[in-house]
Formats: sequence, C-alpha cells, structure tokens
Amino acid sequence: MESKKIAGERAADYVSDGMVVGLGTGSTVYWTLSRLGEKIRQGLSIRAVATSIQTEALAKKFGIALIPLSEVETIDLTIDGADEVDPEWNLIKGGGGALLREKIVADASKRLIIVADESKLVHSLGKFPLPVEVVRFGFEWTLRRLSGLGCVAKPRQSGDKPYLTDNGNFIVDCSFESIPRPRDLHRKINDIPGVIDNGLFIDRANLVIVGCLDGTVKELSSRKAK
Ligand code: A5P
Repeated sequence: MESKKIAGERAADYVSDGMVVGLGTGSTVYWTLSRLGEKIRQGLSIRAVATSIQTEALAKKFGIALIPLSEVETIDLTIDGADEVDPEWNLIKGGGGALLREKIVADASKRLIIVADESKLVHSLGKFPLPVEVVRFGFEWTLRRLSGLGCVAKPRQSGDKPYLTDNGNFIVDCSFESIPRPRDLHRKINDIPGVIDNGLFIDRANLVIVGCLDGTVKELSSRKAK
C-alpha cells in the first residue's frame, strides 16, 4: 500500500552513519528496511537489532548487518509500525505477534519512530483487538482472567493450530471495543501471572510518521515520551 511505503521510506532519513538501529516488524517497516538496503549499497554503515525472525530474514535480504541485543549497550533509534496510535501517541502493537521483542527493543532505544498509514490514527485505542502474549502453562486460567477484565479474549490461531510467537508463547487477542485508560489497563493485564506482556505501548513513541492517502507524509512529534 502506497501510504505505508511513503511513511516507511521517510523514516530511513533519520538513520545516519554508525548508528545502532532497532528494526521493527510488519508491512510498513518493510519499506524502511528496503530503503535502508538502498542506502547501505550507497555507503551507509549501520548495525541493527531485529524484533522478529521475519525481520531478521528481511534484513539479511536487504544487506543490513545484524547484531544481537546482548552485544549492544544501547540502541540509537528504533523504527517500528503500529496497529493503532492515539492522540497522545499511545499505541497498540502486536498485530504481527512480535510485541514482546518490539517492546524490549523499544525499551533499549534512545528514540522510537513509529511509521503508519493514516488509518492507524484513532481518537481512542481499542477497536483493534489488543494482543497479549501469555505462557502456555495454565493458559485456560490466564484466558479466564483476561476475560474477567471485560473483553472478549480470543486465542490466536495459525490455521488449525495455536499461533506461537518467536518466543514459543501463545497470543490472546482481547477485544475491549474502547480503552479509555490505557495505562491502567496495561498494569491490570500485566498483573495477571500468566501474562508476559501486552501490546499497549505507553509514552514510548518520540515521533510518528504518517503516510496519507493523498501521497503526503506527516511527521507528528510527541511531548510525552521518555
Ligand atoms: C508486529 O507485531 C506489529 O506490532 C506491527 O508493527 C504492527 O502490527 C503494524 O504492522 P503493519 O505495519 O503491517 O500494519
């Protein structure tokens, strides 16, 4: 989709020589990776940390040098997609199942740039079902605890089998319809013992780059991020 492409490509302009770059996951970041590949062929030198096995494979395809997170002190900049972005730049992520690695990499980063098409901008989070990564042990109990928070909690499937994350865990997609207090919900979900993390990213984005249907790109800065 063109609006994803123009947003994803624009973010690559923020990458400069010598940086350690976090590479997000998804169809918008795909265009960032492809553009970074071009810049590397023209002489850009970077090292990158991938947030998923899918992104690792794409980085290799585009000639982007990867290093494990364990070998870096800090990440200069991470570029990632989102499923929803609210007016305070709180996010829902994890539609592609990579939320846990994405959040760890975002946490290790000095800056997080979000790339999205304009359909991702919402007044209030929650139309997109919130992905929650849970351990397999006690899964049925964790599912009941998530439902107890007032959502329809649906285990993610891959064909006729449970979907497994890159970390070997399950995903539950939680439909709340509306999430008026994302910070409270983030805490309540992560307080459930079987939950590893959820797809709410609160106060993390520093810049949101939006690709619009009319072919323009908007750059929106956040005042709230760390
Ligand atoms: C991956 O788990 C997600 O967090 C993606 O970053 C998010 O789903 C956005 O994906 P697209 O860019 O493909 O819409």
